Amino acid sequence: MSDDKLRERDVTPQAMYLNRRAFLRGGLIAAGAAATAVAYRKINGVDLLSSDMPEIKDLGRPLDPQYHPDETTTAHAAITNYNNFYEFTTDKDGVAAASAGFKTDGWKVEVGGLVNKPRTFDMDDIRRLAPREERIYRFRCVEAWSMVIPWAGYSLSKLLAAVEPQSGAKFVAMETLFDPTRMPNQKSKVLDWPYVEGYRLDEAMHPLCLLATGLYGQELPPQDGAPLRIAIPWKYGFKNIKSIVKITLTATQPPTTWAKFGPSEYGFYGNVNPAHDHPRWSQATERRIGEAGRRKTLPFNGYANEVAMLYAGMDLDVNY
Ligand SMILES: Nc1nc2c(c(=O)[nH]1)N[C@H]1C(S)=C(S)[C@@H](COP(=O)(O)O)O[C@H]1N2
Ligand SMILES: [Mo]
Repeated sequence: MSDDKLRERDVTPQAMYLNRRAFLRGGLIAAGAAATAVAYRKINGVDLLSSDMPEIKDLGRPLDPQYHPDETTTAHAAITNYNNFYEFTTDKDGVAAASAGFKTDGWKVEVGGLVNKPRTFDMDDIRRLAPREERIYRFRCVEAWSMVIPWAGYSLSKLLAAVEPQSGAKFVAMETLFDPTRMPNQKSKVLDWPYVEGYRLDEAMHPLCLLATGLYGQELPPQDGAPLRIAIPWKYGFKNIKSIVKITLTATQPPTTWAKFGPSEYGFYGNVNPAHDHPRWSQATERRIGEAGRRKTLPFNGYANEVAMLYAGMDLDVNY
């Protein structure tokens, strides 16, 4: 496959969608498709096919085989230089630089809503709540590229249990920080800020749903959602909300950023589904970053045995 073909494929479809909308609204968007058509092999001068793979630091806990697919982890350089984080920029290869000075000192996460013990956590509270585990997850963006990422963190269920959800709680809503001085692209109207996501409570309580504070045995870098984000591996990347400041348990389904923007393109569930094509591209295959060619996309991103029962009896073409 020629490099040009790969380059064409690298245009960020989510950004193109937004650009088109902005044009329709008469808005001003600087980053066009050309700017986001980054070179496949080299991003920020880093060769993605190089075998740059730092050792995963021993966190002092045995690795649970359930959380370790028998797949090569994506290079650290790729995971930290090829990002979607629209609060900083819509250019995937520009997020690392645009977020480099992002300060997370004094970070607080407010957890409330339909819970018995609402509480504001600082990052020390978050770290103390449960031991940090290493989890290697496949990651599949709705734009049809994928990675294998070694996260560190613990199941979100542990945090939720600590605040004691009430029986009326059915959903979990989350919000990213809103602070345009620290997240400069929030001055643009490219998305409706703050970025919001949500899950059904049973999805959020599933042990695979990870509250991640680390990557490759280190703290999460800004571009990957410092200081804490969700890693929910059976869903598309956009469900993996970054830099969370607020978690609210609700009785009704909360609005979510991408579903608000394009309900026919991005649903509330966002489950990886090779049989349900995006209206503008196929979801049957994906490009694994660092590999040539394409792989078949797996139902629920390969986690069907673990999570398919959450959706028993649901029409996945309607609930996409
Ligand atoms: N707050 C926030 N969270 C976000 C996004 C974003 O723009 N803002 N992008 C989402 C999308 S589309 C993807 S693919 C993943 C990318 O995560 P990564 O850059 O760590 O690989 O983050 C998701 N979470
Ligand atoms: Mo994405």
